[in-house]
Amino acid sequence: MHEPKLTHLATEDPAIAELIEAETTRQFEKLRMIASENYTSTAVMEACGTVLNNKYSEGYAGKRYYEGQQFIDPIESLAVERAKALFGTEHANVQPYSGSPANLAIYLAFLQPGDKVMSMALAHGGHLTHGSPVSVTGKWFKPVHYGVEAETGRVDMDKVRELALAERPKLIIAGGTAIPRTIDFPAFAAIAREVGAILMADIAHIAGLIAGGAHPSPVGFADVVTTTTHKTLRGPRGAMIMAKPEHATAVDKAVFPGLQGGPHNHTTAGIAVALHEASQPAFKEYAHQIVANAQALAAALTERGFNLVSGGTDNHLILIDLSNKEIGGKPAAKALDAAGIELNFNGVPFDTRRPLDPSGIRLGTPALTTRGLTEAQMPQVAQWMDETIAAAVKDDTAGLERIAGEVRDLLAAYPMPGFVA
Ligand code: DSN
Repeated sequence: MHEPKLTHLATEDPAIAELIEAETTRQFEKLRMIASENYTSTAVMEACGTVLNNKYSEGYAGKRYYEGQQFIDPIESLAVERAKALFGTEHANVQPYSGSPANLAIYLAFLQPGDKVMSMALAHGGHLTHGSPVSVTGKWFKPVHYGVEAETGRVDMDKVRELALAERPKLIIAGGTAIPRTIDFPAFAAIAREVGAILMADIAHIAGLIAGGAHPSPVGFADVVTTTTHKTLRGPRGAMIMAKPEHATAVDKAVFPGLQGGPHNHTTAGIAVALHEASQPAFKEYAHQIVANAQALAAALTERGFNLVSGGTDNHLILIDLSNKEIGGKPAAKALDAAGIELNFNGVPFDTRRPLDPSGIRLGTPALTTRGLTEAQMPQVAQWMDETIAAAVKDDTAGLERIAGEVRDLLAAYPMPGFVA
């Protein structure tokens, strides 16, 4: 059952209550390995589901356009102070509705339409908002992309520098959504300095690892840092921007009034709670366990003949090229979901297949680490994945059902925040 209880909802709108209960059970029974997902704490959920939903608060603490901010101001100030303390930054804005608006705010703060932006290619692990042609960031700005090397699956920073020197972008973006290796923020900062560009680090995927000391921080190197709050950071769905003090006003103005109206105060409270949780010693252990689990899983998958982009992982994320497995990424992801293992199909660098039917799958360990799984269970997870792919190739539905049952049996012993039996 969902926790907090859905007592009022069950009476007033049983249809929605039942669907939420079904989703709760699904999340309890599945091995959730979408690299960008997690289980937020019950305390965060409580903070998000309150009367804070009722309040408009355009502006910033102490300078609002609506009255009645006696309690909203301290909530937002607490979130800001906690973000600054956790990441060691001098300025934080906790109002962006999510990662895409946070990133767009950086374009608005520093660029004019038509300006050049340099970022990781989407097909090599970047993000839609880093200048993809289907995104406003690609339509209104001029993107140039770096990528990974075919032989290593890693970014060659000398080539990034050469591209920056040739293209002279106004904004350089470091980070993305399918990068299994450590990002060299000092090298990006040196390049940005050399060409006079603003450096933005998009740490959405790795924010929790950085907070927990399991990945180097871009703070002190990047001019601005954007992040969502719900991935490895384990907060509610939202985002933050951190900035060097000289960029604080430009960033704040871009978020409000540049792009957004009133902040989502309920989310701000949830972010504040998540930042408090992330400042506790247990979170450091959690962040390191995510990486230990991903590396143990990567080793077990490699042993079973899976081809990992870059040969492994330094963080929470594994990208698998299934070209040697007689199955595309999409049918593999669907079969794995039927077998109780939830992940997403994904392009791999230099993919010869289409984005909607690519060669790869992407997976990560943040959520299963929150459930309490450790390196000890990773060989079993790799075995299930291997067996699922084999079953899918043979169209063996019974095999998928058997694995889903085994996954359910294992997970029954691991508590889930937001669920009580
Ligand atoms: N949708 C997120 C992810 O899965 O990486 C990025 O926005």
